[in-house]
Order: sequence, then C-alpha cells, then structure tokens
Amino acid sequence: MGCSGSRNIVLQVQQEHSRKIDRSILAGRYLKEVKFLLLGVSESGKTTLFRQMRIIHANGFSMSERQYYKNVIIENLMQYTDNVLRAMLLFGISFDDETSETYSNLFLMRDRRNQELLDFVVELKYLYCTPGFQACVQRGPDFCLGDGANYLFQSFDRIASPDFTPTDQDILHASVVTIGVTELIFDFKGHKLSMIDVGGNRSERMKWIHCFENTTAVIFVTAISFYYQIDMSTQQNKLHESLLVFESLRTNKFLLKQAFILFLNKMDIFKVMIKRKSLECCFPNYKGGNSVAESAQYISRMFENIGQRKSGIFCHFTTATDTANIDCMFDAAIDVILEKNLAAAGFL
Ligand SMILES: Nc1nc2c(ncn2[C@@H]2O[C@H](COP(=O)(O)OP(=O)(O)OP(=O)(O)O)[C@@H](O)[C@H]2O)c(=O)[nH]1
Ligand SMILES: [Mg+2]
Repeated sequence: MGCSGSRNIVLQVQQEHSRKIDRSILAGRYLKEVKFLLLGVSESGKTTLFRQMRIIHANGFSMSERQYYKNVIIENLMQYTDNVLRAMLLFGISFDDETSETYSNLFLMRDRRNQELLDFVVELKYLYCTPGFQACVQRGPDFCLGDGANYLFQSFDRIASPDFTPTDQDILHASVVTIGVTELIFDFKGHKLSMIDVGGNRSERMKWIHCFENTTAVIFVTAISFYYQIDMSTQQNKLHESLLVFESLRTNKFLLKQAFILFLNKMDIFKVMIKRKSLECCFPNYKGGNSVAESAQYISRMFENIGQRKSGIFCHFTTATDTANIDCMFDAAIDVILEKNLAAAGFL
C-alpha cells in the first residue's frame, strides 16, 4: 500500500471518529435537555400538574412552602365561603334558621383582611352544616364557585385546627393565579427535563412567546369540564376560548415543529357534570348521548382536528389532583416524545 493509500485510511478513521463525536454530542444533547411548556387558559390545571411534578419527580414541598400554602388555603376557604353566601342571596336560597342568617351577615360584613380563620370557626362550622349552604355548594358550577371548594369545605375541621400543616393533597387543591414564568428541572429516565409553568389569563398569555425557544413539546392543558362554564369577564364559553387559544398555538410559526400533548383535564368533574348537563350547551350540533366516553371523545376530536399538520397531537384524559393518575399519564405522554426525539436524531 502506497503513501496516499495509508493517508486515505487515516482520513477515513479520522472522519469516522469525528462522526462518532458528533453523534455522541447530539446524543448527549437529546438525552440531557428536553423542555416542556405547560400552556392553557386560566384554571385549566397547569400549576396543579406542575406541583405534581414536584411531588413525583422532585423533592416535594419544604416546610416554609407548606406555611405559604397554609395561608393560601385559608384565603381560598374564606373566598369560597363568601362566594356561596352571596350566591345564596342571589338565588334566593333561604337560610335555615336565624342563627345561620346572623352568622352569614357577620361574615359578609366584616373586614376579612385582618381576620384569622380561627376567629370564625364556630360560625363557619355551623353554616357549613346547614342544608341551605350545602344546596348552594351543589350549584357551584352555576356561579363558578371554584373547583377546590368542595374539598376545602370537607377538610374544614383539619384546616381550622391551630397546628394545621397542609398535606400534598391540600396543596394540590390550593388555588393561586399564576403570574410570570416558573421553571422546574428534574431527572426523568436519564433525561434532564425542564418544565415551564405560565399564567393562563389574557394578560399573561402575551408572555408565552418568550418561552417558545428550544421547546421540545407543548403540553396544552384544558379543563374538559369547561364545556358548561362561561368566563365572567368575556361572557365566552371557556371551552370555546380554549379551542381558540389552542388553534393560535397550532398555527404559530415558532411552534410548527414542536410536538403537542393535549391534557383534557378535570375528568373527575366532567364525569359528574355530564350526567347533569349535556354537551349540547356548548356544541349545539352535538347529537350524541350523555355518556362520558362519547362526550369526551367528541371534545378530543374537536382539538385533534385543529391545525392539521405533520406533528400530531397526543391526547390524554387527566385528573390533575390525582397523583397516581398524573404519574401514569405523564410517563406515557413523555415517553412518546422522548422516543420521537431520539428517532428524529437518528438514534432509534
Ligand atoms: N377537581 C379537580 N380540580 C382540579 C383539577 N386540576 C386542577 N384543579 C383545581 O383547579 C384550580 C385551578 O388550577 P390551577 O392549576 O391553579 O390552574 P392554572 O391553569 O394554573 O391557572 P392559571 O395559573 O390562572 O393559569 C385549583 O383549585 C386546582 O386544585 C382536576 O383535575 N380536578
Ligand atoms: Mg397556574
């Protein structure tokens, strides 16, 4: 073999070596960085999912965070009580006796900013047990009571005890409107996974675009139970609003290559509500029955038919307050994306 022949072999070896390095750099990149963006309108359940990631994949909540959530939960409880008492007046639901009327007036008239929940334990405990109050809670969907309300009312004795420390389940039911952008980074099956939570109300949506760069997949969260809810500020049906926001993302030029995972969330509420209110209230053309499966499939198809393009939508029905459910759904949803990612990079 001549001199030029051996030089060619060296060159080939060098090129192969270089290719291997490129592949391993790529592999490193694909194995180590995956960014998921939680998007969706307000109250769809994004932050609840985000908190589940803390519980399942990170270290859960510290004592100081639990102290913060204790205050949130007490504030939520006071606000939900206020909502119910005002709704009773609005709907003409009468108080069961003089005591409950007096307690209600006392609660509604006071300046809550400086009051502790403990100052009202006797009054609230009494009110919560009255049939009028309970009947009004049942009508919660008619006046957007808040999806965590039932859980907090039922946990009242525990919450009102002086040494109350919120459990993970309590924290999952706490409601705080998200302002700004929060990131959580955790290990997932050998990958470094970055999850971004954003606010879903109108003014917060303007900030979404700043998070699009390097996104692997969008997790679009909508509450499937939105189908019967009207946004008080816009008077728009909340599922219609979700569909419009989803369409604007599916056609966004910065997200054309990104995979989309759709979480149709709040299935627990949907299962109860669909027996009481048909899907026709949201989609007049819907002529199917009131079965959970048929109605849920109809809604998922509405989303899947939006912005048809190469990258498909992976749809999952979820209950974000249920840790076992989210553990399982998240695992399935993310596995598909990670495999797609590796296949696209030529590793599968
Ligand atoms: N019952 C039930 N409640 C849920 C579920 N998911 C979320 N919630 C409750 O719904 C409320 C709102 O949930 P969030 O996760 O704060 O909603 P969000 O999408 O982050 O809302 P923004 O921050 O305003 O965009 C909270 O009280 C949650 O506990 C669910 O699947 N079932
Ligand atoms: Mg939020």
